[in-house]
Amino acid sequence: MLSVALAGKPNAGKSTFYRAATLADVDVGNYPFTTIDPNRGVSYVRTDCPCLAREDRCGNENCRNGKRYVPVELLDVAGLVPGAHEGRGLGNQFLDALSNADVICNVVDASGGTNAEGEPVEVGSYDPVEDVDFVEEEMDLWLAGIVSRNWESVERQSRSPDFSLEDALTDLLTGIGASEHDVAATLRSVEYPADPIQWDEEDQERLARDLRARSKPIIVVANKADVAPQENLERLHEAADVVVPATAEGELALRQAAKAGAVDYDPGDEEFEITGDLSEKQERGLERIRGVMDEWGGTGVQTALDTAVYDFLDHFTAYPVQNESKWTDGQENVLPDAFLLARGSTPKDLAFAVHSDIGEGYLHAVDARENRRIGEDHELEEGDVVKIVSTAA
Ligand SMILES: Nc1nc2c(ncn2[C@@H]2O[C@H](COP(=O)(O)OP(=O)(O)O)[C@@H](O)[C@H]2O)c(=O)[nH]1
Ligand SMILES: [Mg+2]
Repeated sequence: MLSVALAGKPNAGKSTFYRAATLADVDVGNYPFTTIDPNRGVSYVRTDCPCLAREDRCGNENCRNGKRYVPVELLDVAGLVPGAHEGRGLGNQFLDALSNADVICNVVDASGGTNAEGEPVEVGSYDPVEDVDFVEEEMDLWLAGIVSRNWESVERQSRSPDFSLEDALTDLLTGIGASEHDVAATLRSVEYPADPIQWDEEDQERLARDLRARSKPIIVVANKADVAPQENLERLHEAADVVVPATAEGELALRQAAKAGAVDYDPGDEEFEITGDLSEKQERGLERIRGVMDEWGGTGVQTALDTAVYDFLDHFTAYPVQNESKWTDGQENVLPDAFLLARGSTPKDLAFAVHSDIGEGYLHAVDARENRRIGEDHELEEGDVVKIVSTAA
């Protein structure tokens, strides 16, 4: 499963975001226990279900009237503080937790109400732009430390006649989630000495920073947008590539209210409707959230996850089926599964994502929307429904 990590300094709102994003409503989800352990749970990205193109909704438990929720793993990484890569705070322990992540959401307190260490200060008195840089810097230096500590071993391996720097670095870094492709692209991006013995500290650090950017891309969640000065949000937008304003607290309140049957709200909706009895205080609280949602098109929690996975990581959703006209599996379930794949993935990649045996036995595929055979190198797209024909099926 694709893995999204929430990182950032203490008190930015990571755990609130995590609780909100893993709090599934009773009737959503194959995963009744959305929390695997206290810091690792199942959340969802939201997309349009292909069933919207047909007369009837599919009825899948992860589809709500055409809003399709696709599971991703969510990690709540405890607070980073400046100097974490040198072991400050809980330091490396938490950086290592990021090894498993495909994309990082840097949760920033956009209100400027917490200082560099995460201690509460007067709202607006701390510059949240600092937090954009420091999380990136800690991650870069953490990776640089791993490269530097292992460089001697790379040098030793280089004495072997069939030495390949790319292979040695891939071996070293797959453990933290860098792919062969990331390593190759990094080595190609700048002129590095061919012989590892000639690399200096600067080369190693440059490699680490470049690899971090490729293998652990970071988006910024400008949290506490409900109390953040407008100026802070604008400056955050200037400071990072991708910034999503959010109120994790607002999302948590809405999901709890939805679970209790007091509001009609699906994660990622731009608005909600009050449907049950609420105290005056609860109603005032929800109306305050409505104000924030009107401004940002929602609470931002679902948008942050969707942006990280679909836009920033450039993934899309594909739906394998066995029956190309009914869009069902062998048990008559309509659109039973959804897979997140990287842009450029082919029917064969989808086959491997379903099961390695299905991939090994791949024969051909049918585009079930168009009802035509598609070639092995055909690039799939968002919402494709695909029948895979395999010797293993
Ligand atoms: N105003 C406001 N406060 C929030 C929001 N999200 C979290 N908080 C508060 O910020 C504090 C720290 O939140 P927490 O999730 O524990 O932060 P963590 O240390 O990053 O996990 C708590 O008092 C939360 O209620 C938000 O969107 N708006
Ligand atoms: Mg926390």
